[in-house]
Amino acid sequence: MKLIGMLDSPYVRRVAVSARLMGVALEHESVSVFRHMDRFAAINPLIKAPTLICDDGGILMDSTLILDHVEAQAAANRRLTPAAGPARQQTLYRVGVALVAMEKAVQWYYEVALRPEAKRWDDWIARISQQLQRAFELIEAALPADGWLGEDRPDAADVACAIAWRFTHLVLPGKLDPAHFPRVAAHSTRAEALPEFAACPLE
Ligand SMILES: N[C@@H](CCC(=O)N[C@@H](CS)C(=O)NCC(=O)O)C(=O)O
Repeated sequence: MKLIGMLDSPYVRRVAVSARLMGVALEHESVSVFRHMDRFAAINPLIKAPTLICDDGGILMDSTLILDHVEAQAAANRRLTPAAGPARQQTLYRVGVALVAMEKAVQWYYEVALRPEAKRWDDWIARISQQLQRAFELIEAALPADGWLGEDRPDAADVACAIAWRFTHLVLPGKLDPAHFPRVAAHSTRAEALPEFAACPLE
């Protein structure tokens, strides 16, 4: 299986890190949805990162759907999402919160980096910045002071939260004050020190 996309996408990085944590081997090809549009379109005409090229040549897209496919191939004791019950529901909820954080950071970044200044809409930026802030407030409230949400090892929500935070600081430096999110900041430092995160640096 080959993962297509740049690691500066939080969605691509989420898949790459999670696959490593689960012990599922993925090849990786850095193709940009902006700088290499034609090359990307030849792989996936919808130009969405991440795209996964499966072993039979078929493609999948959307990080959550790709991880569903990857997780099904991992040994049961390496999977990052609890199989059933309240633990699964809780993990899926937390992943959802982190995915909103990623989405709002991406939207905000597109507003400031891609949209011409004359066409910016301040009310929209105010809305997405508030949603981003709230998502990290929820993450801050959920994270433990030490260790992982997954207790003895990082789970899918740990990965998503850490990646959302690192990405936000890369593309929106200074927009969120780490002093307001001490658990998120410390959790990010712990996560980024893991070999699986270090092997997937933001490009
Ligand atoms: N919900 C999707 C979001 C993926 C996404 O929006 N990726 C961005 C890159 S960070 C992208 O493909 N942007 C190009 C576009 O939407 O045209 C996921 O979880 O994979």
